[in-house]
Amino acid sequence: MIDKTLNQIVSKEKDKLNNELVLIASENYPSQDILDLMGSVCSVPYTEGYPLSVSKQGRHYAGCEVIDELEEYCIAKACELFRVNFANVQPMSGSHANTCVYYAFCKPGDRTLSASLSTMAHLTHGSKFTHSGRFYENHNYELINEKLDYDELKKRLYEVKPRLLITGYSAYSHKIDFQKIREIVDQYNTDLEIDTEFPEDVAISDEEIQKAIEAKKCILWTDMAHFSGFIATHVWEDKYDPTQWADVVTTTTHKTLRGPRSAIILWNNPDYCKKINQAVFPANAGGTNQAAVAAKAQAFIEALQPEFKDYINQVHTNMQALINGIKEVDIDHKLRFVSGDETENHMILIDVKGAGITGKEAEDMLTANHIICNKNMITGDIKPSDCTGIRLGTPAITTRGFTEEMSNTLGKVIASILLKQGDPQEITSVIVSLLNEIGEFYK
Ligand code: DSN
Repeated sequence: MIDKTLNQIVSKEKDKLNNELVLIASENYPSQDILDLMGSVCSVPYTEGYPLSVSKQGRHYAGCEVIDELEEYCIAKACELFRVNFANVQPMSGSHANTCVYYAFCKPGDRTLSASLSTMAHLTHGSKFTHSGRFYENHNYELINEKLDYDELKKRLYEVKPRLLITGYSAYSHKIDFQKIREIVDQYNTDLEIDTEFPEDVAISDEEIQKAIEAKKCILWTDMAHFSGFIATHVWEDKYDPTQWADVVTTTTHKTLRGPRSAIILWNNPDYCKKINQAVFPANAGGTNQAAVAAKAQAFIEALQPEFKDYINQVHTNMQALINGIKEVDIDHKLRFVSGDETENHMILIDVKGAGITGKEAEDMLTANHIICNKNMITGDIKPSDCTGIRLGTPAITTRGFTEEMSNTLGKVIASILLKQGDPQEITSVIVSLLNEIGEFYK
C-alpha cells in the first residue's frame, strides 16, 4: 500500500495541476497512458548497452530480449516521427542528452559557440553554471535587435573557430532558418580545409591529414527541446526543421511534444552512430529507465496522429491570441514584447520593467492568481535572480482545451494583474470560469 503521506502529496499535486493555468513554456500535461507507462514494469530490468541491431556489443546483462523489442520499437517510432535515420532513446533528460553531444564531438577545452544565457540559450549551452561552460571554452554570438542574426553568427563562427556550433533556444519566439545556418557552416568547413596548413618537413599521410581536418571541422548541433512539437508535425517549411540540416539534434520529450519527462538524440550520418551511442552508454549513463522508453514510444505514436497537428497549430494560435489580449488592455505599452508582438511558436518573452516591476514580482503576482509562469532573463539582465522578464507559453493550456477566445481572455487578465488595473474580484471570477470551462485534466 502506498504510504499515506506520499498519497497525500501526489493527490495535492494533482489538484494543483487541475486548478491552475500553467503558462510555463516548457511544461505540458502528458496523457494518462504516458504517465501509466512511466510507472510500468519496464523500469525493472538492468539494460546497460543496446539491442544487437544498434550495437554489436549488445547488452551487458542477460534477460533483455523483451526490452530489446521495446527499445527497437521506440527508435523506429522516433525515426518515423522526425524523418531521421538514427535515434538514441536512452537519455533521461535534456541536460543528459546535451552532455552526451559534447562528449561525442568535443575534447575538454575545445571551443564552442552559442547564444548567451541572458539572451535565449539553455544552461547547458555553455553556461559557467554547468559542465558545458567549465570543461569547454564557450563563446557567444549576440542577438541584433533581439533577433538571431545570421551575419553575426557567421562572423563569430570565423572568429571563434568552434568545434561545436550550438543552435536551438529556450526563450525565442521565432523560427530559425537551419538551412541557412547549414550553408554557413558548410562554407566555413570548406574554407577551414583549404586554409589548414601542415608542416612540409614532417611525414604525414593523406589519411592522417584528412583525420586531423575532420577533427577540427565545426559540428552543427540543435537543441530543439522547446519547439520539437512543431518539428514532429512538419507544420513548418523544411528550412526550419533542424533534423534535416544539423549534424546532431537533441530534444526533451515533455515540452511541446507532450511526452514523458525525458529526452532523445537524433542524427542522419551513419559515421556518428558509434560516437553518439557510446557517449550515452557507457560514457554518461549506466542502465537507462526503460519505462521512460516505453512512455516515449507512446508519445511518438500520439504525435503521429493527425489530431496532434491540430493541437500544435492551436498552441500557436492561442499564443498569438494571448499576446493580443495583453495588448488590448495595455494601451500604454508598459509591457514590452521582446523581439516583437508576433510569435511564430508557442511562447513569448515580456519585458515587465515598464510596469515598474521585476520578473520575480510579475511571477508572484500571477501565481497569486493561479497563473503559473517563470521569470526570465532578457538582454541586459545580469543575474537570473534580478531579471526583468517573464516567459509565457501555451502548450499546457492548449492540451487542457483552451480556445483562441479563452486565450485572448487570459491575456487580458494577465495584463490587468501586472498593470494593477481592474477589480480583483472580477479578475478572480474570470479565472475561475476559465478553469471551470476546461475542467479537471487528471482524474
Ligand atoms: N527548464 C527548461 C525551460 O524552461 O526551458 C529547459 O530545461
